[in-house]
Amino acid sequence: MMDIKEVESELSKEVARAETLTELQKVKAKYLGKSGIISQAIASIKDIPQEERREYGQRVNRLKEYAEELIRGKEEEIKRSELQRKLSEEWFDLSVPLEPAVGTLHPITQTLRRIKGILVSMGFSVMEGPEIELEEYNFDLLNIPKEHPARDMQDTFYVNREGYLLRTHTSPVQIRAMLSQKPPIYMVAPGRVYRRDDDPTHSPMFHQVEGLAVDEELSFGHMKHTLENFLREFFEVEVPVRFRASYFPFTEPSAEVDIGCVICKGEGCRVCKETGWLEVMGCGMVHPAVLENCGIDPEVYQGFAFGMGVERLAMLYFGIDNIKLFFENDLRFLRQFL
Ligand code: 2NL
Repeated sequence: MMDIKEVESELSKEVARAETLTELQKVKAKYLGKSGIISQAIASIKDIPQEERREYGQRVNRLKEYAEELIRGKEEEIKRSELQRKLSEEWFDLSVPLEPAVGTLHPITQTLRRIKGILVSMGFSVMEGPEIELEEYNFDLLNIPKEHPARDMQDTFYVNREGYLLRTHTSPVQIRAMLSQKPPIYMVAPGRVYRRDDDPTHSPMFHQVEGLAVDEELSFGHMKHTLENFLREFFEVEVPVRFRASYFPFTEPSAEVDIGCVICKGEGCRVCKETGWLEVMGCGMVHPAVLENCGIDPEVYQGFAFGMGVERLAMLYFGIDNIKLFFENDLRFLRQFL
């Protein structure tokens, strides 16, 4: 038989002495563990002579309950004082600046501002419009046929309201300008556009700047002069420019504009796919049907229009090979554009 009074006072002393959870854990194992003192006493109850067994058994069980309660209480006490110690010893100085206090403009914002600055200096004014557009302005009035693949759900984000979509280009802003103003019109439309496209050179949202000039006696020559000068100012070098025949439903004739590769200077490299040329924008003379759709008489007025991708121009200007870097907001990337 175990001296219960003795065990109880030993246990109490040892629990009181424990200062950490590890120390308390050892005491717990010593008394309540599988082969602990109290567990052994419980196992031996069956060997006690019958006349003493009942009373002894009750006392051992009360001791077990007392031990469990005592240890649980001590455990809480230790946890509470550990927390108090942490709260008083560990602290953050919230006034320490973590990053340079002065931010920088995002490279896309820098590029957009430079593009607008050059075009404004040439006499274009800046107009903006909604990103949720009428399908009519984004496609129909631009002479884009009903069955054109660009209208497909695969390529365009439609919103859950009949006749509306996320604009796929900023051309609808120019449509709005032509519907609401009389020529002469010289305007550019910068902003976000949306297409269902996602790979290293395409993002579902990107920025575009489109330009439009509508006036009497405007020719392809005026457009060529405007874009050649724009590109030389943008790339800050006397870069070669060429116009390559192309097709858009909203312009006729249409052209793709290439510049001599700014990476290899026309020698041929990975960026220009060994051609020595980089495609930087599209342009053309506004299709007479588009002018007519907007209430402008094509017998009196001509127009030229152009469109460029801001991310594409920024990638070429800064020498960046993955469009996703613009949207991750990694400070290690952004800090390089002071
Ligand atoms: C490109 C090609 C282009 C236009 C955009 C335009 C707008 C109106 C009428 C006629 Cl309202 N044209 N915009 C014209 C030719 C090309 O953009 O590659 N953009 C990134």
